[in-house]
Amino acid sequence: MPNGMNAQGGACGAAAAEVDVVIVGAGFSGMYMLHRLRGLGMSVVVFEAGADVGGTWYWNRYPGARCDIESMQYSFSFSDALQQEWRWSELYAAQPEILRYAGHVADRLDLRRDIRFSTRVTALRFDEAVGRWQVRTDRGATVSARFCIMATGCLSTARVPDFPGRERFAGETYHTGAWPHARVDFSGKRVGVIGTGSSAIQAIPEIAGEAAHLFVFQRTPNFSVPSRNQPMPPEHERGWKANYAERRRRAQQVRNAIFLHLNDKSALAATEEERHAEYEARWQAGGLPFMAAFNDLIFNKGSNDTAAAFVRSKIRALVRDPAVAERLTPKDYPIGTKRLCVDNGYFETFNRPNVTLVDLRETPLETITSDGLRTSAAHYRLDSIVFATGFDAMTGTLLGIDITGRDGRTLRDAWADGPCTFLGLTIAGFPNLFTITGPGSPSVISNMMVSIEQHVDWITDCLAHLRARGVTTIEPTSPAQDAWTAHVAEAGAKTLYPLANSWYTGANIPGKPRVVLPYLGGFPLYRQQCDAVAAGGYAEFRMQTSHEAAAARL
Ligand code: NA7
Repeated sequence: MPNGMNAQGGACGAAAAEVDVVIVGAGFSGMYMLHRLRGLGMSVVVFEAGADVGGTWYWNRYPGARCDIESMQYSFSFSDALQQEWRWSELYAAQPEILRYAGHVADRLDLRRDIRFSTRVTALRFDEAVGRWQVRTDRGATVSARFCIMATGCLSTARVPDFPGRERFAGETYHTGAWPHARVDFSGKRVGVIGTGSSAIQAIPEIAGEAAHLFVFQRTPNFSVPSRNQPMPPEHERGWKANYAERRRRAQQVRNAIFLHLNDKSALAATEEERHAEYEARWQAGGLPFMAAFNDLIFNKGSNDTAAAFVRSKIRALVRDPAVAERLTPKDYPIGTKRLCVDNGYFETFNRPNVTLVDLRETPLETITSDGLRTSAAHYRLDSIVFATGFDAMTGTLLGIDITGRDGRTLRDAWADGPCTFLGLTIAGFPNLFTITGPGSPSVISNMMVSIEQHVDWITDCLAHLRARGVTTIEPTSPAQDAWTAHVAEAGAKTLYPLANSWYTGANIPGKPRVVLPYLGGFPLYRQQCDAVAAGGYAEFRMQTSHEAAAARL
């Protein structure tokens, strides 16, 4: 246990507990970060708002929650023993299994003893006099740390829009991203789901199978491809386990860090028949590799149109009522620029007699009432409302913590016009603060597990470098940060992503600055740039030893 900390996370006595590093969050990134820092012999405490490890997979317990990246790849690679011993039961693991995996990793590496659960970090203040972060939690503890690492996740601040009348609803309400731990029983109930993003698309078929009637309130229809999920075929697992090192290495050479077959040609260079055959084969195989059918689907609108047209034709074939099919068909943004959904029978669910699609573009939501929801055309009586309305993604959680850096400048102020980072890992004016999969890094566009491992390894190397040289503070220079922020914007502008109103660009939150949040230059190029910075001795950073800091204060 770090010196001065008691088991409940409270500081002992009046003096603040001191550690080398505070990690905020015990999802996959916080867990691996803790493991690596123990390897450096550092004292570390992790604060976690949830009652156990798992992060995203701890909170998102809604029915049907499942990863949209294959389980064999959505797992840690840093320990061969771990990846060989763990057995996934399905091609795409469901949330409970992923959470069990997180728990297994915590047990296996004995992580829990350094994690203070049910403790939310509320404020971080950089104390320039001593070059340390003062970390405050909602349990009243204050901890002093040389370094602070934000492992706070990209989708961890659930958001319910300000629907008029929301507080009047007398029935039960849920948010997919903050689902109760006890089983929710919808049988015999009239349920409304608001939203049709990835979470809703997974939950809707499950809720429809249980509820008396399900009303789906859709603002924007979404593209979705079938997952073709199935129990893990033994030969598939064997193939992966025999070739893990090679496949993990090859995944890192792919833009989104997923091991898949990229058809390295333009959709426009193929004939109509070739295109159709390629899309059909991928539709039958299922999952996100659909977007790797050609190499320019996210860059070239003409190419993208061919993939979008294919999926539209599938929706029309799957949904019996042509009017409902039309409402479910996305028309006004390129496929893949809102996250492509991966489903288990989503479109088919609208063929059920107990499911009604309500198009909020045709008949806008006017108010939530005490017993339902009223649109401009009708009142829908509901027993329960499920808000599948998404998250304040990538920046919401960081900005939800009161973070004050050098010269009393707050992060909220520094990011008022959108996040500025160097490599999505560090922020000018906020010394010794690191963000794992922060804005400006590939994060959500990539296989998160690959990105997490890459970030954690980079931070670990950086901290080892600092220690070897007696450096006590590090922060990126403003020119380095400006250049990176411009590069992130440029990489985003080369893609079709800016054409959609999505959480990738902050467009889902009224008033949020509209910038492309993740780095869209691809994982391989990103990694190359991070490696070059490390190999160059972190020349883009200002570093100070404790002597220099003391001299500067004189
Ligand atoms: P998303 O993808 O942000 O989806 C949220 C949904 O909620 C989406 O359909 C929104 O419609 C809808 N929404 C949001 N605000 C409103 C209002 N005010 N009125 C009506 N409908 C609204 O969140 P998810 O949880 O599904 O997925 C997040 C990520 O988790 C996903 O991308 C995967 O990476 C995993 P809109 O499209 O904004 O019109």
